[in-house]
Amino acid sequence: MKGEILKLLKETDGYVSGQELCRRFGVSRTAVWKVINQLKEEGYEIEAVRNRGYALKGAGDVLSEAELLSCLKTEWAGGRTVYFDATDSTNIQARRLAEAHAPHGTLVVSDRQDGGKGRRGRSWASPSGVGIWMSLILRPEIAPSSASMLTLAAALSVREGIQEETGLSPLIKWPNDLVLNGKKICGILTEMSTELMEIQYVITGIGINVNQREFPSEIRDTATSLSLEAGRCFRRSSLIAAILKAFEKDYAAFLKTGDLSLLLEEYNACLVNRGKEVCILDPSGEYRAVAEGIDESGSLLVTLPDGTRREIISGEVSVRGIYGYV
Ligand code: BTX
Repeated sequence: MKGEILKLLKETDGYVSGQELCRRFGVSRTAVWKVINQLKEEGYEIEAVRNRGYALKGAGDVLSEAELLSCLKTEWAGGRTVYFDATDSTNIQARRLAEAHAPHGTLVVSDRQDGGKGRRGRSWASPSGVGIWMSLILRPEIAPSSASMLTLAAALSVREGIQEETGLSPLIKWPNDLVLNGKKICGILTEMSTELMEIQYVITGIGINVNQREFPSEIRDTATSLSLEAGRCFRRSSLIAAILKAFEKDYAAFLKTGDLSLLLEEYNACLVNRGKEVCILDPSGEYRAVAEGIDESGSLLVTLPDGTRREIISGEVSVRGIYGYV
């Protein structure tokens, strides 16, 4: 009921009477009053005026289950939403829920992560109050070898959601980062569980630096936030809603062909190092090549100095700029 009351307050320009709230939700005035007080405690500015009712005056950047439910405009993504003030990692929580049969589209969000994970055992800085740390449980009927493409589809959705909500246009650093002015604002970690060559579930974890003003020294030179780049703060719940809406569209495009053919052009158009020389960090040796763009399977196509073309499969190697991260 809290999420629904919040939604109604958000959609109403002016006051909603207490009586109307009681009628709609079939509860007592005291029950409504309790919910309003809870919302105030969470940080919403709600004005209560005798004989008129309640009006939402400001919402700050509250992140909670009710707030998320009041914002989501999706058909299935976030159909079940699980929120934590703090957790180890939303990918780990999502895995626990998926093992307990949580449905496709279940969303896990945490205000803070104490063990945020990057790829290959790296860590992801996830302080409270400033970022989006979320994971989506997906149950696609695709071959396990296709699951990594979901990272690329999600990168496009994050970019689109950010663009819509902030006006900023991040670029994509293949395969799983989004960058602004050459610095990382988002990382995506896709993990999966398979059985007999079939996908049980995929967890797509997304970390976005939203309102940070500073970063730990180890990543100060390579990380930035939407707020640092735009000079203002953003509401995380609205961003999450916009990203999930975009993801439903991109996910459908992916499932339609089982690959990235329908998303390829858009992805390549925002590839940060397209046409530039990059350094390929291959376990069998480092080399330089020009990044040409991805193919429909999500591999990065590069051209070596002698003209030969090579296909780089994500997960095996990293790509760096010649002079640094991008
Ligand atoms: P990655 O391995 O590509 O990037 C990890 C590297 O990025 C770290 O080694 C560090 O150098 C740098 N880094 C760490 N934290 C940040 C940050 N906040 N901003 C910018 N750079 C950073 C990228 O892995 C995938 C990250 C996914 C994170 C999400 S959050 C929700 C979900 N839960 C979870 O545990 N992980 C995912």
